[in-house]
Amino acid sequence: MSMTRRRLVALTAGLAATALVPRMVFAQAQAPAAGPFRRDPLPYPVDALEPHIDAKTMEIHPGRHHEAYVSNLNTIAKDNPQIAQKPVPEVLAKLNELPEAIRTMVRNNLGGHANHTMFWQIMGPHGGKPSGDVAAAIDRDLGGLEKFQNDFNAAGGRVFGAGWVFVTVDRGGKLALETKPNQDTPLMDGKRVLLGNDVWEHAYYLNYQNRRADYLKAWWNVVNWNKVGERYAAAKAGTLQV
Ligand code: MN3
Repeated sequence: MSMTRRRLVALTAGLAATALVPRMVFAQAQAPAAGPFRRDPLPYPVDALEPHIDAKTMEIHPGRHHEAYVSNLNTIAKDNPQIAQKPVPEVLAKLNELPEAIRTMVRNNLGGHANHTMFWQIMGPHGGKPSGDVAAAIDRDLGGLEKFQNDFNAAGGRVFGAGWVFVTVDRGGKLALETKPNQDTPLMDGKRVLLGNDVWEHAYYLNYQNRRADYLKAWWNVVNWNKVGERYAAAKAGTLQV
């Protein structure tokens, strides 16, 4: 290769690299796969749940894990707009009506979107204690707060691999404990979720490593019982969505 040619190649490569930089920055700054699905911003700063849930986890978990579900949904919705045209609980309760080619993807990603949307909402830095109607329902249906929390933690501990532990609520206000694998949700059975905890390792591994039991126990410090009370009232009014 002549000196001139070599210089030309280097120059061209340099130009190409320079030209690529702004485009990459632009692509990153844009929301990945824009579309009808959106992730709400956290209602508190990422470090608000410290020391129980660390700031890094609260960056990565919503920003990458939940965001990936949203982005995948927007990609699916390009050719299957019907998944965004009905309320999320309705789509999840009728997964078998979707084309088989997208059914599992919608199950995983819309389930994940619904679960995480609920999860960020029901946490907060000033947890407090259950009160009013929801406290009475916990006493009536779940044997009181202490028994309920022990049972919930035990159920969350028994989930093999990735999944969730939930409290469901029916239109009459009756509560029940339930676990689901992966990103499944009681919404898929036409039920409503009062609250739930994510026991995927990505929810706790940075701070707790394999100690899921410690995470389950500490998590109660960041449950926003005011918000849970609002969800309980909404469930009874028939307006609770995800
Ligand atoms: Mn998660």
